[in-house]
Amino acid sequence: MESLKTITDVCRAFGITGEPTDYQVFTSGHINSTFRIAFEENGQTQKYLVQNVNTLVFKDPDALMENIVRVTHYLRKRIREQGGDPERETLHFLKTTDGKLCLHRGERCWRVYRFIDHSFTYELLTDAAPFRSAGERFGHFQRLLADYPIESLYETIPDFHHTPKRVAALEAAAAADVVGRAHSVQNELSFALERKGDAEVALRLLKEGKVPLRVTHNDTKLSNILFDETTKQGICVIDLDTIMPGLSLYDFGDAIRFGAATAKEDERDLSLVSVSPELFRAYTAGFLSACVNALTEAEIDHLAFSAKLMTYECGVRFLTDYLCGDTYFKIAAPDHNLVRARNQFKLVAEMERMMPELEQIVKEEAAKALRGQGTGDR
Ligand code: GN1
Ligand code: MG
Repeated sequence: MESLKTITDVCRAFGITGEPTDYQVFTSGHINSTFRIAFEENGQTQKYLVQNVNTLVFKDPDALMENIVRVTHYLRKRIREQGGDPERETLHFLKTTDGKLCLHRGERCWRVYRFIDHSFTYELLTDAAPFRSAGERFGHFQRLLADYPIESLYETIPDFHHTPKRVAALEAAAAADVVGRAHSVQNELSFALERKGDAEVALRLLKEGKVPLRVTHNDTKLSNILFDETTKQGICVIDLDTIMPGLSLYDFGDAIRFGAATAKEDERDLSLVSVSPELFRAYTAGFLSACVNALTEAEIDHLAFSAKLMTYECGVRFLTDYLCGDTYFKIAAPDHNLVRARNQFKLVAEMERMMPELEQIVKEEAAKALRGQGTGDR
């Protein structure tokens, strides 16, 4: 935990004045460290989020911030044109007093943005309504960025969702076995390698021209959507670090992986881990209502599969990190990454079992969304 003094000093470098109050740490992200701090001045309170960017993961934070600031400017303009509220529907980053987007202090890199008041996030859902709203938000986000100049985006993590390379990295980690854990994960390794063929599917569709390269978010977990405290509707897509050229399948699949699961990503009791068809339907309906007419037939046909693909890829990444000695994801216990990997593989097995049902849901909801085009469509 960073001291209040460190965080206050960072804020001062971003030109923030007033008296610091109400300081707290956010613990949900696996990569960056996030702190919320409020400042009071002349009876007014303004809250900020201060983030320490993980530079082992994001090698060029200045280029990353350039991406984010350009994209958020663009979004703000589009949201305003559509009569939305840019202050609540996209993030607003501050510049340092000398005009920079990041503050470099020794090895560390900091950024600051305004906290959107009266908002909250979900980690696990039981109710379908908010997930439908999350689907609408991510679908809307995809549409807002449909004409964004893709070639101008810096690739913040090369090959981020290149699933075959993720599997190759797992095989390399198992062979190197630097921390001597490979013998204890033979079942998980077999599970992953038996599904190697699935890893190729999305990239093959891209190569064949059946699915296009788009501007995608690439980390669409439920906790990366802010909800409004009053309306309980999704308002703002956050965690913009991995906005890069990608596939719509990555964004749909990752959202389902996390949000349609019946247990948290690190639930140890695997009997609790499955997919909720109700939640799956809710997200699919929301997402398709916002962007069905922008998707190709192959994209729609592979939505259910993409959920399995992204869950598989995430499990492969957790297992790889376990074998590498936990150098990438933050952990709260020595076996945390193994627990996460087992959890994701259980979810994959559940999705395989339920695939016909999930595919049927996509068909039904795509037909409904197509019928509703021009009415429910924004
Ligand atoms: C990481 O930073 P966070 O917690 O939103 C990871 C995602 C994984 C996710 C698993 C840059 O996301 O790719 O899907 O953990 N982000 C990065 O929960 O690797
Ligand atoms: Mg993230």
